[in-house]
Amino acid sequence: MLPMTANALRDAILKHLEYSQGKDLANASLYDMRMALTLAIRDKVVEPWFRANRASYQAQSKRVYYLSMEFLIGRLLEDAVMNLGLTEAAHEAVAGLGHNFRDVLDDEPDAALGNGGLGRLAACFLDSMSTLGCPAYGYGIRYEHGLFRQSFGPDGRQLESAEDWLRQRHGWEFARPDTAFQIGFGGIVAESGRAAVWTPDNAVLAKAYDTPVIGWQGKWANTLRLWGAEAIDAFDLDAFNSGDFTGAAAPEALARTISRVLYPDDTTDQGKELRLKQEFFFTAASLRDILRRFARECSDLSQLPNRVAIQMNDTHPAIAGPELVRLLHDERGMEFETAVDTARACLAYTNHTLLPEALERWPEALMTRVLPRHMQLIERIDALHAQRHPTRQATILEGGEVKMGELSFVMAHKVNGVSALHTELVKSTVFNDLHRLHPERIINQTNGITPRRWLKGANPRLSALITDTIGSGWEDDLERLRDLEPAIATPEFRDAFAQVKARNKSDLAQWIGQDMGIKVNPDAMFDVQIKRFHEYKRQHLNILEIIALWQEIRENPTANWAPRVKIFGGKAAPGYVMAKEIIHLINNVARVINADKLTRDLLTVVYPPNYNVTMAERLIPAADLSEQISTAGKEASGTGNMKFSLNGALTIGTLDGANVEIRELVGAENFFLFGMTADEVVACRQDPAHMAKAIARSQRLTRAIELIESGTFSHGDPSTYRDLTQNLRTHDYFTVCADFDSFWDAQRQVDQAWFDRDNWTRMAALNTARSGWLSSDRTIKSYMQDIWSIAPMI
Ligand code: 7GP
Repeated sequence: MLPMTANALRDAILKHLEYSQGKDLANASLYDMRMALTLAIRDKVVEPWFRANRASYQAQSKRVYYLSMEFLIGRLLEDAVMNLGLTEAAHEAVAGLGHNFRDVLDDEPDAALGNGGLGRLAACFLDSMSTLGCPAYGYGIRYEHGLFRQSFGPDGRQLESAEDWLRQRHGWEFARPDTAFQIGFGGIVAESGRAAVWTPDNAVLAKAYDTPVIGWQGKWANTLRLWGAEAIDAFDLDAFNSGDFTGAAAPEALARTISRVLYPDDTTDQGKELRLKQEFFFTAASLRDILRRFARECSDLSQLPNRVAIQMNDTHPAIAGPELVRLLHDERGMEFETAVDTARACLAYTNHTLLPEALERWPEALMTRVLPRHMQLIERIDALHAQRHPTRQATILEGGEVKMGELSFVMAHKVNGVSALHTELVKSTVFNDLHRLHPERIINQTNGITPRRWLKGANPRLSALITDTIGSGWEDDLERLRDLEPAIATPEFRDAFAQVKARNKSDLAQWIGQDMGIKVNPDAMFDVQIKRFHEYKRQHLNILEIIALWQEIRENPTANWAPRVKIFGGKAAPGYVMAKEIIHLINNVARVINADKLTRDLLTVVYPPNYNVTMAERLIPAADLSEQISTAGKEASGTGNMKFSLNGALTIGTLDGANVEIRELVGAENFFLFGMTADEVVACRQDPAHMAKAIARSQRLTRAIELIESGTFSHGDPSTYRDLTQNLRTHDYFTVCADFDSFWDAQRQVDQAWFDRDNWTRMAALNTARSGWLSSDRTIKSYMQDIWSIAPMI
């Protein structure tokens, strides 16, 4: 592909300003300019997109269908421009038209169609599948409202408001009103010979919206197809004519509810009928689309597993098992057992959590009401499994509920965990019985992150230094970062590396000053914990250590403390009371500490609201220390941890999730380890007094908890955080107290390491050089080999 010059791009922007936006340059707003640039860039994506589609069609290749409730894609413009190698041209063209390129990029809303790790992983996978030339479709829901917007009230509590990224036109997508399927719910099942006929009593239309996903250097592009729900008969004209205007629009409003909002809870929200409908809605539409595409190329359904690889991203699309069986058996006449085996050969399932409250279970009564035929099929699948494996103990149906994890396992030919430790725990805990029956089925696929967005795009300074040092080519061959190691031994490189970090920090300090009105010292250690708020992630362990540290600095202000800026980011599910209390506490601790003149130069706490992908891109390149402090055994993998080490932050962390692998990669001497292992946590909980003992033996912890209880952070009211401190004193399931002293000690080791700045830089640079394996390209290659049996097309 010929590089597009700035002039040609300028012409393309002007054309779109005029013909797509209906504006001339003189009257173009920032939005118009952003939209015109988006459409001009989208035009450039179309050619490789068509080419890729034609190539996979001609080769009759097997395709991946990645089914996910969430795609946390963030902004797309900068990424697309970068992948096409048009960054400079676009910069020049936009500037030539009198606009600031950065402002144009920043005008794009952050598409938050996901909650956290699982959704961002899906977005990184899309990027890697396109980069590797793996023919693939991402299938999900076109939520009108993505993850809620977070703000903090005057008292420091989290407030939520609706997000509305679709209020402006979504410039990347192509609406496909001609690709629409009717998705039914409820109704009755009639026996007809050997099969059954399901007649739903209501239905909605699933309409396709396609976003092209361009890979690195524009060599390949796949499609993200999101389904929007609409009414089949949009408008009740009779009701309107009789004056009932609300009633007239009711069918449309009801149908659209299904794709209206993303559920903001990544761990609970069980048993909600609308959620089940969302899951079936997008899964059923996707399967129909997949079978339609297959039928265009092949008429022999036994060939389906040779053409179709369906990945279920957690259990949210687990209804794909019974629905595919229904489509094959009821609608296409395949024998039931053959249909089950064919479906299984197509399907694979990724588990993302062991938290019991996050394992989906649907009441049988609800399932019967919403999906009566599927309920029957699930019973038959369960019975067939029992018949084939008479010794089995784990059932799909239990206590009046359908266990979606077990259903996914039984209907998948491969089940994977997302880090080495997590996969072993999947085998030994949640799916232990099924693992013994099917010892080949569970495999590990350690998560990864795309280096295009998370290094090249987010950290242009470090990227330039890397390219200057080892040449280009690392962007799609990240293991090449190892070639940095000889340079790291030289003071020149270390100076340059330190300068990159210093400039990134200075940018962040400026943003914090402007956005939050907090002055931070850019020479202090930037210590960052950004992720969803959850007790197992233990933001409260971090804030307790901050309180203890503040106390000791006050008592001994002239001692040799490493100055720190403690940065938090993240949202709590609106219904998760304890997580919201932790947010409330952090904001109030920040208020009190930041006002303390005695400690001001040594300790600042910053918590910018509304953490999202865009904010992560800003914070990660400026971090010195990465907080990965979950209770061992609880964080399935983590992917933020990978972004930090790739960008040259040192990790303080437990042996949890992918921390274990990161530590092996970067070297134990370049990682601050603390806390109990997963086994030790389990053993610790055997002692019901573990938290009391931990508090009793730690003066510092005792004081920190007592300070909260004294009302110091709640305007003198000792009752404000009682639930939180009582939980720590009497329950503490996540062993915050038992790990506290170890965390404190590790933080003091961090201080010591910080004083030798040149050695810190060396350790940080080694983190970057040794993080190549964390690329999601590596992860996707491994899925292609071990699960999908697909060869790359480029
Ligand atoms: C997350 C896990 O908590 C995180 O450890 C992992 O890195 C990520 O998935 C990607 O595998 N889980 C979720 O985001 C989630 O929603 C509930 O899990 C199903």
